[in-house]
Amino acid sequence: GLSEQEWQHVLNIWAKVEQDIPAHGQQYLRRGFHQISPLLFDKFKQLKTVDEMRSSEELKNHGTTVLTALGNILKQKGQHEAQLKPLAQTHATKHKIPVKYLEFISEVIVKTIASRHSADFGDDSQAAMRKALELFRNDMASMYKEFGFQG
Ligand code: HE5
Repeated sequence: GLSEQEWQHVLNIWAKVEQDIPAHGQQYLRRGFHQISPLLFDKFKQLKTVDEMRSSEELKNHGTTVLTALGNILKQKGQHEAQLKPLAQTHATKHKIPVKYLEFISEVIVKTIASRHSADFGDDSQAAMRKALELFRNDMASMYKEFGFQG
């Protein structure tokens, strides 16, 4: 688990993210898109250029959905079973998102925050955020197995 100080790092930087969730969500998805999403997001397949992505309301809404869910999880400071369960269920049985994609997406989230808040996201904060996202992924992975998805 994370120490209280590590959680404080995580929650302090997340408070900055929350000042503009839609912009962070959009940037996170744009970064992720170039690498994995054309394979995954059937719904967004028609978006081919950065301009199209930038102007897509649907993409913006999805980024907001994902980051809002993640924020609600981080705020539980590890006691996130109730928040994780529905997410693990849909990602295991419906979207079928392998754990390695969650890992990839975690790194994209860290990079997105680093590019927007470099002054407030030093080494300690980055390390704490990586640790929190790793905890999230590990717990997702064990729930995946309960839903019969090897991930
Ligand atoms: O599952 C849902 O609710 C429990 C539906 C909305 C939702 C999706 C869909 C939410 C709340 C999240 N995702 C949250 C979330 C937090 C973590 C960091 N996601 Zn999610 N996703 C949804 C992640 C991580 C993650 C990684 C990847 C590759 N997610 C995905 C993919 C993904 C997809 C394909 C979908 C369905 C998208 C859709 O229908 O959009 C319109």
